[in-house]
Amino acid sequence: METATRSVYASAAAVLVRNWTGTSTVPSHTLYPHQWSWDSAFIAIGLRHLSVRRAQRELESLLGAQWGDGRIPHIVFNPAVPNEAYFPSPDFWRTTTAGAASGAPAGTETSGLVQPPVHALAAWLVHRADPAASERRGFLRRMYPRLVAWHGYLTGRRDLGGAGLTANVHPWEPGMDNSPVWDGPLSRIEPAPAGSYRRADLAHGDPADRPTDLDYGRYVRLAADYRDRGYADDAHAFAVEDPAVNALLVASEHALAEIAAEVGADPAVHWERAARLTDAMLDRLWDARAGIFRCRDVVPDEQIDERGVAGLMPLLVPGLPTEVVEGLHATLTGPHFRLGEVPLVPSYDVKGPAFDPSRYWRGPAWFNTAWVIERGLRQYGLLADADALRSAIVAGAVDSGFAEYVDPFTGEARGTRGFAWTAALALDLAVTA
Ligand code: 9WN
Repeated sequence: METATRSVYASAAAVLVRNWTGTSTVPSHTLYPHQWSWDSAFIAIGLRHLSVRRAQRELESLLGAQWGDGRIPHIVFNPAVPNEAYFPSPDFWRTTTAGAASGAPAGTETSGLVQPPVHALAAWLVHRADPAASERRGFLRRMYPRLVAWHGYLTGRRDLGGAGLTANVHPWEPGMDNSPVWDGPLSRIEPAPAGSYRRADLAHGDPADRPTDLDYGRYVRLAADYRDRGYADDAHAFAVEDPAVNALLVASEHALAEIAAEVGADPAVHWERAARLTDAMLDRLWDARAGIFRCRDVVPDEQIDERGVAGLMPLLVPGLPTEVVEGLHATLTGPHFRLGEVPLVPSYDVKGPAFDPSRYWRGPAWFNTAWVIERGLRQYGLLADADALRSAIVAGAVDSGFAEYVDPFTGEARGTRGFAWTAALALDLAVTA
């Protein structure tokens, strides 16, 4: 290992060691002191370079909290952490009782929402890091049926638009909570009364960077209504088909095909599902004129006229038509996202009406979205941009103290520091360079 790589490795590893709890990794001990679903998948991708065993445990502990209906919860709560440390806490979700009819585990408190399906991709990459050790522990054999059930939930009960794509029922689900893309569908939701809950995030984050109270009230209302319906997937007031979530599902379905072949199952069902999902994405979400995938609001059944970074993440999908790849590349490097001129990739159109360089998911740049786009650029042979983005991710992560996100123009650190997926993904790109 070169000296520069060794130094990235050491500083990123220190974050991952500090955030490790014994069975999983917290995104941040202060702001997010439990286990988060897509965080754990990204974290496992980095952890595999440090300890394959830990990377396996990261995924195993998350999938250990899977529900009977196949959903992987977006948060698995650590019972040792006091309720006041994070809101909404277990006494809000009450999944062990309210979620029983949907198969929530009886002995573990979780949330009732989901997050993007990065898990099969992560499991495959963890396996590839040391196939012999993976084989010895029967890692893929244990993961496979759970991952199949997870994708079955997403493409079954969560096919709310009826066209084969998975839909999300809360802004917390696509993982880009406060994106302006949700402003339209959210405006239909009556916020929960201000005094009916107490936000914990403002104790650790600058209120100017975090979601407003009005948006937060709407998040609480949607989550409480879902809980009060026993987490049944009917009558959702908010339902959106997100391009990043569906792209990650396609990439994970491809990974599941590889896993199936490895464990002696039939890979064809996964290749076929990946192909169907890709066609449905092109049909329902692609906007050829704008050169970006749009999110679709399932309730009025129309595309949302906003450009978010999620719309560029389908670069990760294999086998896209050439004109789609060219359109995405032009948008990424054009005036709306300015790849190459600004560090990383802004979370939202820098020319968009709701652009804000500081506020959560309304402009700042995150490291996981850049990691996905880097992989997509590389897959399509756009190597100069992929290499430059890779260097920017690694340097930006180290220089910002492994920040949760950064200013889209200056790269200045924002949010919490020592953020686990920032460290994991920088580590991954540094060592696989
Ligand atoms: C709600 C943990 C999570 C990430 C999300 C990010 C943020 C939570 C919050 O933190 O969401 O799930 O309280 O804002 O938006 O992507 O998984 O790091």
